[in-house]
Amino acid sequence: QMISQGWKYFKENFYYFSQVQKTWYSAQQFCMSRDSQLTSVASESEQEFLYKMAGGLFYWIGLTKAGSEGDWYWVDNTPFDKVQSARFWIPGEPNNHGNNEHCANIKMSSLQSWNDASCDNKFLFICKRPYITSEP
Ligand code: 2F8
Ligand code: CA
Repeated sequence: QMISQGWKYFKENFYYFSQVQKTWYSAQQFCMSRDSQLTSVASESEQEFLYKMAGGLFYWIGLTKAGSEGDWYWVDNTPFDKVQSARFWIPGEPNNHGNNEHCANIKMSSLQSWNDASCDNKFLFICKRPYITSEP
């Protein structure tokens, strides 16, 4: 049984809030090395859990674009619901500032917390892995 020190449980998943800053890609590599991925956000309750835990610090999440002109997608393969997710962006975001913002982070302690930023920026990050129980 895997030890989960440093991981926070919420609704069938464990979340890791990093204490070091990495680029988006390095953060995802770190998560994968821990059998996890940068977190998806699939519900309002999950969004609420994450922004409250983030406490106003900036954290990468697992949302990125398929190429610089592509659609947003979740790196853990959760389908991205553009309509349901619209309420989670900071008003005015995503704005693709400088034409170079292809990764998303949680930036505000608010339901409307996401910003798109350059993937090369270093931020804290949140990994997510399913809590799996084996059959008896
Ligand atoms: O005003 C919103 C704008 O603020 C910054 O750019 C000046 C952000 N840049 C980073 O976080 C790297 C933009 O993403 C954001 O849209
Ligand atoms: Ca932006």
